[in-house]
Amino acid sequence: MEFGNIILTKELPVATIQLNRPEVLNAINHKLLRELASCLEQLDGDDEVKCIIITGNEKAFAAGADIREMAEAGTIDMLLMDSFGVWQSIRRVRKPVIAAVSGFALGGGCELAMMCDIIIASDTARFGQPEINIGIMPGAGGTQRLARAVGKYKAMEMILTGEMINAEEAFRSGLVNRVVPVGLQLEEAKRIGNIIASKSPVAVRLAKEAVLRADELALKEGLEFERKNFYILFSSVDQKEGMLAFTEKRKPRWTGR
Ligand code: CO8
Repeated sequence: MEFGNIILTKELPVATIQLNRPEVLNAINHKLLRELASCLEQLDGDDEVKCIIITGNEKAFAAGADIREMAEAGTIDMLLMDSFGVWQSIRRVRKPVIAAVSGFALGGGCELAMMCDIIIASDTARFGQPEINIGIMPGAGGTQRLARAVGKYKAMEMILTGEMINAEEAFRSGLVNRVVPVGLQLEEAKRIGNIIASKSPVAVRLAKEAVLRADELALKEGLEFERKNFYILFSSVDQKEGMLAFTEKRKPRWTGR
């Protein structure tokens, strides 16, 4: 399959997927999301690939879901687009997935990193859930996975203020495995990927599955709740205003409706 929004490189036994919409800081539109999910599915079924890396470029891992694509959407448009079905297929990958993050990992970008099994950050990485600034809330697992990763209080602060944290703070908060000098994040991810690839694939698969259980037993209900609230926000005036203000490069005027 030909991909237009991602670049796949195989250096067996490790495969790397690079998100490739640099002109919009790798904002995740539906097309990119579908390509990513389909590529992951393909690699999951490729016996020669033992570990998968997802990365961006130096400036951005991904600055979130594509706001322009969502700006005009209503609740039912969002429901029918069913991005979440695609997001879920990313979570279903059985092989280990490592995120190599540099620059912005915001909104859906932070959520994508958190769907990976290990996160390697460059010292310029910045993580955040800034959805509140455009009149919505996280929708691809942010309220649940961030709270589990950094604890309720830090997650609450990040999600309610929309402020980013830097790589060092993300490391101290338990969101990333390690921080390396910028430019070395992919190399470090590959090093770890190759170590994992040297182990028994079946043991790796079952171990990953078991660790995810520890994290997710009550996650399903939390995600369903989050999704309902996310959809509801697409009926609000503030969502339209927040996204319009972003595209017009001005401050939003909230009405609270
Ligand atoms: N969507 C669309 N375009 C974007 C996005 C985005 N998320 N982020 C950046 N861009 C575009 C900008 O519009 C700009 O384009 P142009 O040059 O045409 O104006 C280009 O990328 C470069 O961006 P900036 O000029 O703004 O770069 P700065 O370095 O000044 O600022 C920031 C970088 C701080 C990252 C800034 O771009 C920003 O605030 N971006 C938006 C971040 C954000 O709000 N992310 C959350 C989006 S909502 C979300 O992720 C919800 C996920 C829910 C799950 C999905 C379900 C469908």
